Amino acid sequence: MIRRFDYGTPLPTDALVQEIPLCGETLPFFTVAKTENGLTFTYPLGREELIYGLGETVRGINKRGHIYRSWNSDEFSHHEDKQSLYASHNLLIFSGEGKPFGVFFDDPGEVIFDLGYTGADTAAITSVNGDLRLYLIEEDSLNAIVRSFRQAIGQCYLPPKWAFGYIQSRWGYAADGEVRTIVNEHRSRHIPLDGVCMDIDYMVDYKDFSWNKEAFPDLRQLSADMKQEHIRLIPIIDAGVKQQEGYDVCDEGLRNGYFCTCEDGTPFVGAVWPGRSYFPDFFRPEVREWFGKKYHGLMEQGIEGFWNDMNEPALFYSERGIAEARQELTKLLDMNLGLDAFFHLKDVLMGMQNNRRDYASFYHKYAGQQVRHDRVHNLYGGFMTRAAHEGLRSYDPDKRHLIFSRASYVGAHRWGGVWQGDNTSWWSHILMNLKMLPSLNMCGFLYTGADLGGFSGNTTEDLLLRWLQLGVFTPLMRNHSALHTRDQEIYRFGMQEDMKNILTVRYALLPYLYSEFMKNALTGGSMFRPLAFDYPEDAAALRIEDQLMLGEGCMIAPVYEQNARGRNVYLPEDMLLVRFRSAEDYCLIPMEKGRHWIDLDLNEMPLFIRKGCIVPLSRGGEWVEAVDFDTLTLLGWLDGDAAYAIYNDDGTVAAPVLADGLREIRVRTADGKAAAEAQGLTVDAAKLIVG
Ligand code: MIG
Repeated sequence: MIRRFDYGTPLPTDALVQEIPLCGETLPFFTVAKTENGLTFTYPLGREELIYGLGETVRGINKRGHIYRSWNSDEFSHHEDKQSLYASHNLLIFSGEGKPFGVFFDDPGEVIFDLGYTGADTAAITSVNGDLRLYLIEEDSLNAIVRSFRQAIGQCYLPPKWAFGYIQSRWGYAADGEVRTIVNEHRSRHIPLDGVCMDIDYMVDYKDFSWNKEAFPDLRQLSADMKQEHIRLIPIIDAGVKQQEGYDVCDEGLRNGYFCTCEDGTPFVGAVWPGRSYFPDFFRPEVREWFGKKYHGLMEQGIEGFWNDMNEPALFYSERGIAEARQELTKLLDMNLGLDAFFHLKDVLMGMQNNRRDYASFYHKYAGQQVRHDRVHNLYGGFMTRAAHEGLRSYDPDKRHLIFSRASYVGAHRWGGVWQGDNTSWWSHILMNLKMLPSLNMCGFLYTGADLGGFSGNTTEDLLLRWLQLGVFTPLMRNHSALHTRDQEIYRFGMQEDMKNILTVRYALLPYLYSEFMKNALTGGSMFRPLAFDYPEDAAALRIEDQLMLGEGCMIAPVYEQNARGRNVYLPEDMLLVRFRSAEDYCLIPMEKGRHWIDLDLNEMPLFIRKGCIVPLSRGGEWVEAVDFDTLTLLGWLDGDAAYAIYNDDGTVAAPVLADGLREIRVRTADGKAAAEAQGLTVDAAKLIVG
């Protein structure tokens, strides 16, 4: 059951698709009061109460003990003390002694979540706007709360099947020949690959929808040749539009008044990669339609996928910031710079980027009003993704296209996926990215993944290898790194054979991963869940933060520590350990419920299958379309009959119907032996362990 409570005069956010009428009762659990920062909702926490949610954030799966701030930020350094990253996913789920409940703070402005930080026994959530809709979600279990919420916010975005393949990316790929070389290096070594991302370097002066005709003389030919190799190109699109006369996007935007404005109605200017830029007012349907159709130019060249970046929106500096800095500089440099003045100067210069005063200085036309940006800041990125999604759809209404974004708000999960932003090549970030997965799923974002190997900083081969062992399971599986960092493609490393073998596991698991993705996407379930959600009565499971449930039958527990040759694992029930070196080289070890140390050499990764469940394994392939979803080896440890509903479709159908794609694999066991059958599939039961 979901109940709605309104405060102030909330603006629409489009987070929900379900109409939930205003509830006349008073809000239970919380006390509500005006405070100096806004409107604060206070809730007393039980001693052992756990708090889930908040989607893409740093720190634990249990969010208790820290302070978070919903304010979409271009944050390239994901330290533990960061309060905001690129997204605002204002869902909390409280799990204490009584029945668990969820709360969604539907507020597109700044919201502060003090979750037992200032006072260990108090959660205080402050809406700076004070205008919001609050939804209270009460169901019998944690998983039921998520399903109920997900039903209310609508079905998540569905990528095409090829987007489940391995994608190679790097900031710096700048020419046709470079793309071809990268692809050749993968194909000649039989390293699986389905896509190559093109970062801002492909454009002319970082102008959206342009491409450098010298570096890419025939983009259509390049994408056709790549398609022959079963590779898709995935160009980036940034939010800012370069201010330049004669540039069609700029001219049209100005002519039609499509850009965000200053208070006086003149277009707002902020600097990003293209230099001084305008920002499309994605809050307006006509602007979305216009910008969305701009993607068609690249699609006409054969492009089927995009990523949207810088859409918090990131702002390097503004005219205001420059003017102020200049003033301070002249003032301070004229005197003998004392230490205080020096640090002040440093703050002024550093503070130019993503400055709060800039975000409070431009406007949208939204809901029949002129709305100051900071009131609705967190919607901007999602509405850009919506523009792209609608544009891609209008190009080819019958097909799914790849689109993933950096910034998002709840609701944007219907229009695209998200990547987890600019992580660093640190061991601790494998675990950080793992912890984001279940929280993102709760908030509707199923198509997601992190920059494997790490974005900033220089990776090491053991780090990349271990990171790939987590990436095997994430729907978006992309190796991405920053400009000027060490080359990070698999073939650059001595351990490339081991990395390639890990990729074969991904492709062999695709029938399971795709089935679980689609089943959960179409029914509002989560692909990744904290153990606590599936084993709420198991006190040990409640505190596990480095293992996740994956789909119906699996648990994952990747190694994320440097130099480790194994790890501790808690099994909440009897499970079958599959220790993979590659799709062909694996061993099966039945293990009992409880704590175990598992040996895992650098080139080995574990997958745990719940006793009684089946996981279908294909023979893999070097690209997604080469994977035979119909010829399967079944893995599992059974003590009776079992079944698995596998899902498949043509990989592009725009509105798939779950029932049309499901097929039942049935296994009968007798006398220690298993026999399997499935209509239209070839299933091999020889690897099933019975007993
Ligand atoms: O200011 O396009 O998160 O993935 O490689 C940096 C260059 C802009 C940030 C993205 C990153 C991308 C980079 N971008």
